[in-house]
Amino acid sequence: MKTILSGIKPSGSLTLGNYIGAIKQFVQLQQHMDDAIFYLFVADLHAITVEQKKSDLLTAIRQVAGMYLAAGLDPAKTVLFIQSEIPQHAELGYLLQCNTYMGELERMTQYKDKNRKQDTSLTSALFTYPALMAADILLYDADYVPVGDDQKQHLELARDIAIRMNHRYGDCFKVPEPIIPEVGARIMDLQNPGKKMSKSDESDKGYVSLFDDEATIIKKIKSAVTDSIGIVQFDPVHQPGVSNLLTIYATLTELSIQDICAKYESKGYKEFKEDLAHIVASTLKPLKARYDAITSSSELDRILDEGREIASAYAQKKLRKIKQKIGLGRKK
Ligand code: ATP
Ligand code: LTN
Repeated sequence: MKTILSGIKPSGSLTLGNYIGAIKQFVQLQQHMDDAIFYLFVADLHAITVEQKKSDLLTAIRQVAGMYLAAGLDPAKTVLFIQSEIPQHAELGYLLQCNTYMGELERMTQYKDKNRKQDTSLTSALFTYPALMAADILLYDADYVPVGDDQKQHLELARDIAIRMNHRYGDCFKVPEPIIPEVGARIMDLQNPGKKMSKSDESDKGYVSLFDDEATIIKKIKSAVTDSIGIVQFDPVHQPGVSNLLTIYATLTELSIQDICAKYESKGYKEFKEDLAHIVASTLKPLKARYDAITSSSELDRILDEGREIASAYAQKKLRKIKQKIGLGRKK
């Protein structure tokens, strides 16, 4: 049986980028892989690498957990849990930090981007965060890790750490493989298609939140930045805005980008955007309805309790084995 693992940070309101790049992918994988167990978690320890308001954090944790289920993940095949409820993540994270070089962490583009802005609130945990992410993955012997494009480099580091520790201490970890979607791995900001759509953005105009109401969704899509070329075609270099909208359209309808371009060949951006706005709104409406039903029942807590028990048993055993391999404690 294969183990598929992924996590989402509760660091704001989930976006259409999270849905297309990650959540939708998890559901599709689950439908296509009969013989697989999914470890999916709320990466709350990662969220606090930047300051979070307590009440917002608690809400966001529940939102991520609820959205996994609302999107259609089958609780019978999923171990759903909250990262901070399994202390072995942080402990293994430390052991992996001891096997990760400063130079490797300094090369991470996500860190470099944040550091370039000369942000004085950058924490040391933000710097070491890829080692914690590696621990999240290696702790459960994951075979596959479905993620968006922005996490590719972190995954390569997780693989390097696993290989290094296997070499140093003998067989410790399975070396995980990333799964990155061919279309939709990087949904861009609606106002600035040069950067990825991000839930921790100061302005909410560039992203569609999975919790936005219909009118807001329509307004945001209609006011997405395009260009003056006026032709609906896929050209991320010269038409990044339109190409991004085409990607969203294709992933939500399962139509090919080519077919969508043909459909709007002699039409302008207005009709294309209006249609897309309705496609997004009608995708999110039932999602939100299922989310409301799940979070207003005691079902979510029951599933999270069950997930914590299963994840905890696996994580305890795995960490004990790694500590023995390294030579910590008294037991051989
Ligand atoms: P932030 O925007 O606050 O930095 P994030 O959304 O990038 O956070 P997570 O919530 O942990 O970070 O991301 C969860 C998953 O969603 C990851 O697999 C990530 O690659 C994917 N993802 C995030 N943003 C996008 C995007 N714009 N397009 C495609 N996938 C995305
Ligand atoms: N770092 C990821 C979230 C994340 C994750 C993980 C994804 C934390 N741990 C383990 C996959 C596997 C992010 O910021 N998007």
